[in-house]
Amino acid sequence: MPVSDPVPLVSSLSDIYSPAGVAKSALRWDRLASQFSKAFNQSQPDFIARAPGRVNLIGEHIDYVGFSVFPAAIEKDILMAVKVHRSDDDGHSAAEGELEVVIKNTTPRFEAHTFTSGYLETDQVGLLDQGDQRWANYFKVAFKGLHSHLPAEVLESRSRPTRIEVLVDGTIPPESSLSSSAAMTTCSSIVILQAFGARERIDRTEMAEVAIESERLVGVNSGGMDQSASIFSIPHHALYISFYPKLSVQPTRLPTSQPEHTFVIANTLVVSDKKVTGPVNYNLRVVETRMAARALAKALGIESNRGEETKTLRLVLETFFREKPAALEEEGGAEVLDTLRGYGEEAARLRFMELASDRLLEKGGMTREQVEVATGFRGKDFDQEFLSSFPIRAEKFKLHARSVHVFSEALRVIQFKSLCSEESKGPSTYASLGELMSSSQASLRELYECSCPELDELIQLASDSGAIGSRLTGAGWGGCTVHLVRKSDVPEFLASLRRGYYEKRFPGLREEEINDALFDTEPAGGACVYQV
Ligand code: NG1
Repeated sequence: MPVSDPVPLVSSLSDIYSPAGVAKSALRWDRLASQFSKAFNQSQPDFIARAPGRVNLIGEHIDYVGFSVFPAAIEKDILMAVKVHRSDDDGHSAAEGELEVVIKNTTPRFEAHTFTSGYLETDQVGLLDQGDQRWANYFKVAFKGLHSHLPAEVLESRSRPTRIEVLVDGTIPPESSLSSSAAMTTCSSIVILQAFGARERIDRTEMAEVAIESERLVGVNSGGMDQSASIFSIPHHALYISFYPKLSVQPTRLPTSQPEHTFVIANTLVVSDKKVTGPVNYNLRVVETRMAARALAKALGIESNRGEETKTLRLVLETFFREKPAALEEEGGAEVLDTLRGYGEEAARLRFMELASDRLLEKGGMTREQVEVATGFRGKDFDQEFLSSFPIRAEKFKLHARSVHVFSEALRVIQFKSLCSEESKGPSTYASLGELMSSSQASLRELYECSCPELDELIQLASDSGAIGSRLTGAGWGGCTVHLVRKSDVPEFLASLRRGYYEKRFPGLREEEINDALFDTEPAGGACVYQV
């Protein structure tokens, strides 16, 4: 039975890119077909799968806690040109009962890799620990992740693929927080789906979930924003993505205004590799939010403090208000009631929890012993609860700061979305959107401690150059910044960042390298398959 919402099949580049994007990309798509033919014995690809990167406009480090985020796809993307050989073709059959996958990259430093797998189980597909073929892990985890979702008759079909040849071409700078890794896993899953003729059998929500699960297999305790943004984006819209109670996506148009506004992305060019720094940065933050959840639940007197109901800050909020439905009115106080009147119940609950975290959680760094007391998880229970999923390294844990960031950031997302749907869409709406972006940055820098000197410098320069709001985007510790700018100011704004940051810090950069690091962007379309 075909599903109602499959990954779309498109037949024209204008279904994917803006008119300017089509003009820029046409040459690249043509070149990819000829590069494929050179790489794979003069043959032509059967299809090209595409998955974009994303810029997160607001809602940082809260997807893995279960709160909604607000990203938009960008035109930079991963393309995979693919040829599928089936058992009835001649010449290319792998050992009986095995699939062979050959994956190459147009960037020479990513070496070609070949792997084989059984059709009914994928145990023999091992991940590589090091070397220039390690990038292929993304494809392998996508294969392993999708495999269990493929119906048995697809895996057992007489026309199943025997060999899949893939040539990858990416324009998203790696480790720059524009989601190149999620685009890679998402695009890989789509390649396998299409190669097995199953595109219409698995819907986009399941594909997003597969891509999220797959990415965790490469060792990052990732949230889910990037894969969902890559799959569901549509041109001219940002996405309000919710993860609770289940994954759902609401495309939201950014306000039209006079004067017009747009977003500019500026890369610090400081590389931030989550796989390497995870134990002290990203994965540590995930664990600190989990510790904060248990500690807050205990401090709030939630009875079921050991089960799933208080595992994340999101679940603590849900459980608390389920147990105490009148708490907002009875215990909220003026600030919470103001938020209730202005932005509704969900926003008021977030404000309530932000204030509760501020009041109840111990400020500053806490030792393991202190966290054991605060959470009630001690000894082996502590190890099992907080240290068993991904390795982390820390002497102290900051529960108060992380929790206050999470609740306040989740509230800013609701405020941002609410401004986008408001009637009046003049410059004052954009001024308010900009203020929310800037307070997000302040919180990320001071409470979440995921900024860095280069991010701070670029954001200060942007503000001095006329940005209405600026923040880091993605995980931080390097990578990109995003700025809200009046369209008419863009040329002068770009020139100012170029002079003040790139020419000073990286004097040798070539023109195309600067253009790759610094560009304005409109929300672009999502992942798809292009039938050649
Ligand atoms: P980056 O590093 O920008 O791709 C990461 C996570 C997101 C989210 C942000 C922080 C992955 C693949 N992505 O984004 O899910 O948690 O950090 O908001 O881990």
